Amino acid sequence: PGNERDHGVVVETSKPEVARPPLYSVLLLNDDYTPMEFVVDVLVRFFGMNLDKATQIMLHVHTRGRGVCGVFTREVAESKVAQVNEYSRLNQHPLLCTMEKA
Ligand code: TYC
Repeated sequence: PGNERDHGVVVETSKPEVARPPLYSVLLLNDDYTPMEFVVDVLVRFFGMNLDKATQIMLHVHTRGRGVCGVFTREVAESKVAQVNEYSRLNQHPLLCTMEKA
């Protein structure tokens, strides 16, 4: 279609780019008291990891002091941190989850 002012010429304009939201890494911190099995359970339950991946990440945190569980938008990262810390508190473990800009 088109009206009488439409000459049918397609003019190249700027590509319609969409802004990507800032991403945040969600981290687990090591401590001396939380059982390894509990940390593995957290990684499976809240980050959808299989047992092998969860064990690998848990051991990384245990030996290095901290480790990344996943990278998310701010709202999702905040939700993961809140859920993990509440779950740890309810189970009386000192495990801490935090986030930082990726
Ligand atoms: N260091 C703990 C232990 O020896 C295990 C552990 C791993 C704790 C990872 C927290 O984020 C953590 N039982």
